[in-house]
Amino acid sequence: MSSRVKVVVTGAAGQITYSLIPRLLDGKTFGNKIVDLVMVEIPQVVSKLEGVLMELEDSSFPNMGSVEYTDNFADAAKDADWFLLVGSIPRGIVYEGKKIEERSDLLRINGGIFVNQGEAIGKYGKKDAKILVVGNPANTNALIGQNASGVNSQLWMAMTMLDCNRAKSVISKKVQCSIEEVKKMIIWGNHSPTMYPDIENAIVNNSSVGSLVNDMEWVDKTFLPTVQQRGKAVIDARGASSATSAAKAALDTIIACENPTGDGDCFSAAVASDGAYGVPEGLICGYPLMTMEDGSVEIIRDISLSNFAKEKFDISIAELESEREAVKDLL
Ligand code: NAX
Repeated sequence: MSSRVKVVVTGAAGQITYSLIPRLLDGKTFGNKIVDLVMVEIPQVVSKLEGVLMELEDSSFPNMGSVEYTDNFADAAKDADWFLLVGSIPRGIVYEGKKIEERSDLLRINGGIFVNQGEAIGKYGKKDAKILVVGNPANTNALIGQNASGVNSQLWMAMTMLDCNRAKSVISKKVQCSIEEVKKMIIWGNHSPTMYPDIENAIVNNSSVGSLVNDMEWVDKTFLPTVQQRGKAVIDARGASSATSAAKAALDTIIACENPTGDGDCFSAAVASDGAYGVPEGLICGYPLMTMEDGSVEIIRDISLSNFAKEKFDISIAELESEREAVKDLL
């Protein structure tokens, strides 16, 4: 195994990355590998990364290798092992004279970014590179990027780990257990309010959380909306979207991919469907995943879904299909 890992991070002057980048270098996320980092920003703000670089140098991180910054994504992509695609235009900002409120506008604007980045990753990234899309709408951005890359051996993922961590937090309070005791927390579908956090298949001490809670009304009326709407709740309270928790979730996803998954557990991310669980092929869909001993990531295929779960999951699949339809000219 290589003792160095090259990581490219976009949106490197943003909120999430301010929390994320330092922790890539602290020896925990990539174990004892030396991390060569390239930070990418748009030309208007790329100079701010000089300040980020200074702070990284001043932090004396044990695993910091070379650190560079650029506004040229294709240059950054050369031989990279990991791509953390956080950069995107957020909802609510004024872009080309128009306030971006609608998901359809977000899809169109950010979709264009992911065509270029996908092409560069396919051309210059390592053939076994892993790509984690955080920038929203994450699933469809990943769909566009993967399609543009044209390299099947690279693993494209959209982040649903934050939703998973949020669900674990609610469950640990409800059943009075530690976060570590909550296993198999699966987020099915889209990273959007239609996601389905699967409490019935989640496990605490070998028991289904659904049966421990034994209150489907609480699941439907409290648990699901709390997890599905948590991003909005954070924005309403903080006046800014989730940053520290999003960074932690990205780190958790990397750790989950870098280490074999423990028995009786799985991790959550959205990957391309090959038809698993009846999801139309190609959609980037939240699934239960497992990292194998050889480092490959597989969809776990033997999970049973109740009728209640299937009904909710179908809503999210339909949304993913409509997003794919909205960006079909980019595919
Ligand atoms: P910020 O606006 O603080 O930072 C985004 C940064 O991306 C900006 O500095 C911007 O200049 C940069 N950027 C834009 N286009 C770029 C490009 N083509 N190349 C490189 N950099 C580019 O947003 P932040 O709060 O950090 O959120 C980033 C993204 O994460 C947003 O799309 C947000 O919606 C999304 N989120 C995704 C989550 C998830 O679970 N998947 C949760 C948190 C967050 O909402």
